[in-house]
Amino acid sequence: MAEHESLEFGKADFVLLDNVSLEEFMANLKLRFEKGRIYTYIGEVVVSVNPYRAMNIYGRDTIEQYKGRELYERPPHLFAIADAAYKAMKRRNKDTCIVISGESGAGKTEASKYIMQYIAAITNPSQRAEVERVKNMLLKSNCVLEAFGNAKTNRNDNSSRFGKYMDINFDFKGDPIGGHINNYLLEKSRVIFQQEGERSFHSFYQLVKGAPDAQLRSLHIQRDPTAYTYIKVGGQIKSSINDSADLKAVTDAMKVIGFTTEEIQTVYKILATILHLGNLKFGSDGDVTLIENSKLVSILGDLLSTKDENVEKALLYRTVATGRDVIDKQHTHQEASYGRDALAKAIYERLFCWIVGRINDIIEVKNYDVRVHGKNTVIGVLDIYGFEIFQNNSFEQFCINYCNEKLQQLFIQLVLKQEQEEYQREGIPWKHIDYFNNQIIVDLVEQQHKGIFAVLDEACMNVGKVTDEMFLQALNGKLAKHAHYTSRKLSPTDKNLEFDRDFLHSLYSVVGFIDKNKDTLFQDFKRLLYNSSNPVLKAMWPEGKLSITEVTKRPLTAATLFKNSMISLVENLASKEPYYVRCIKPNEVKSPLLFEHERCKHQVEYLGLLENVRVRRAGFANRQIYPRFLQRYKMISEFTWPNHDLPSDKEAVKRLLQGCGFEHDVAYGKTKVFIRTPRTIFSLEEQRAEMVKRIVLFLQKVWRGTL
Ligand code: AD9
Ligand code: MG
Repeated sequence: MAEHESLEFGKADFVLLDNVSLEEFMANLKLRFEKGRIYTYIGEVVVSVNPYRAMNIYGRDTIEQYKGRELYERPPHLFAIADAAYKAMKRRNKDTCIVISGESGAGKTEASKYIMQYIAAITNPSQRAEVERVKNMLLKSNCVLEAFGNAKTNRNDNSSRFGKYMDINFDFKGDPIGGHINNYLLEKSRVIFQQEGERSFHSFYQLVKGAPDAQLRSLHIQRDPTAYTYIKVGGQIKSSINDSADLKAVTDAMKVIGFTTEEIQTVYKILATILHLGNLKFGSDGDVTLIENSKLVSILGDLLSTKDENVEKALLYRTVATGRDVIDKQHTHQEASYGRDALAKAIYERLFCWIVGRINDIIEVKNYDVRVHGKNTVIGVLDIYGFEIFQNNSFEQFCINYCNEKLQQLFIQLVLKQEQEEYQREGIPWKHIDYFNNQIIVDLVEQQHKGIFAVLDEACMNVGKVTDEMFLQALNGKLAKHAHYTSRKLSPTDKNLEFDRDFLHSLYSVVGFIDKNKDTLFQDFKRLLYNSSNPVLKAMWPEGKLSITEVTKRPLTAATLFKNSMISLVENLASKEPYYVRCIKPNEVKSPLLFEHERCKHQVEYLGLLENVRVRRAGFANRQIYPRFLQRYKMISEFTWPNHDLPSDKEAVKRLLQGCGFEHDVAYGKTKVFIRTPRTIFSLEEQRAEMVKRIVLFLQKVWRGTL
């Protein structure tokens, strides 16, 4: 427990509150925010409130203060949690992970960057060149991924529109030797559409505003974002973001990471392609669908390194197999527009995944021989898109919010449930602490056959035209009785799907669910891109080599892919020792001064923080099975050193702890001893270190014969 701060700043650990009530919790959180203390502990969990101003607490001097220290020795900080995860990894050879959660704009991405900076700063004391190179790349990768995966939304000017989990690999010395990034479902619909007040991904504005004139000319792009339909929909072209400075940083970062000039050029060609696609207009002449601004076709041909006529054909026709025949079927006006938009989204998504893949190729651990170097351990850092509710919530919000529910479930499993179950199993007197278990809501989304995703997939599987309304009807039929699903009566104007998530009351519109879930892209486009003479572009579309008659397998739907990726993410996190950062957004207006009580209370409630305090307060910071405990500490007690003659290890541990005067701070379970405060462990450790020193001195004297 951090006790070193003056009480004028409130309690540094919520566990120290006089009464564990929501009122006291909120009063402490507010007081600390107002005093500029944005971090507070719940045991080893960090609660962070977004300060919305630059804080002078991340510099080299602060890093030095936290390096190698124990949690309770310094004021609460992200660095302390990063250090704890690092120490556990280094000392105990454990894979650890830092899970950062909180709603959109609460400060997750910033926190993840500070954590990575801290780890980079405290490692590689011997300045090995290879390790420095790896660290530099890991840090630079953030800048690139943010350019392509983040955007201004109404909730956050730099909102992550993808989920990111990054493993940092360490060698036996505890120095970073590589990493791996997993990315989760990019919100690609943003490429063609943004809500009022929002922007598309930063990368587009960076290109248009920041690229040198000559480069823009070669891409046939004007220096005016309003000239491009796709990126002006949200109307937020002007913003406080400095896109041209950012472009330079991103391009430099790509070079440092090791993207070749050709690769970087292709990236910008793809961005330009998308901008031009958005301006492409279809018209008709009788039954024939036409491209009105055909000049764009030759620009696209040029950018995609393919023949103009191939571009035109892919935009206006699709190849269909009818029995043994293969014919070209002309798109209707509507189909052509649909195809164009699907192409733009798919190219961007593919580009993003390719960028992640390239970064992974470069940062992956190479030439590490476990037999020579020992086990390589990892620290994983998870920074996902936070919970969000907008005026209009669609498939993307549904997935993002489901992802947040999954992580909350993991927190419940690890922090609230398992902890209490262990006390019960061990026979430690324990009064159960109630909490809302959101498993029922997770099930509502992901359960086989009955969940919302399953109903959606079933609707998408039907042959023939299935509409969003039909999907909603199917949901209403299957889930009408579910306690957390409120079905809506359908009327021609009412296209909402209401889905009650207890604290998080959110309304989703089903419009577009079917289409986004099917996520079809005509095979003709894949072939077009695969046949490009630009090798980088071609490599992004390997499945384009299949002809129409070879494409038989129905691809997994977006919902199923997302669900599977979430399940494996949670399994991965659960296999590691977790550290938590719980971020809170203090107000809606990005003000450093405003602590909106109701908003914050709401977050404290749905994050289950009060329950966390209760479990933690009633619980024990440390536990060890009796033999292991004895093995480590037996030398500090005359009753146990070198061996004990008590009837059991449990009895021996009791005698040892009584002798040290820690009786009040421990409880004895069936197989384990439970220690309430970390300080007791530190004290045991100190005594042990002292004894080890004495024993070594003693042995040295014996050897030298001076005893
Ligand atoms: V989202 O789910 O990706 O939409 P995040 O990631 O939770 O969201 P982010 O880290 O992007 O939020 O923080 C939002 C903004 O708050 C930042 O752009 C900063 O302007 C501000 N912020 C957040 N944390 C800090 C901080 N520790 N110090 C100063 C901060 N400003
Ligand atoms: Mg973010």
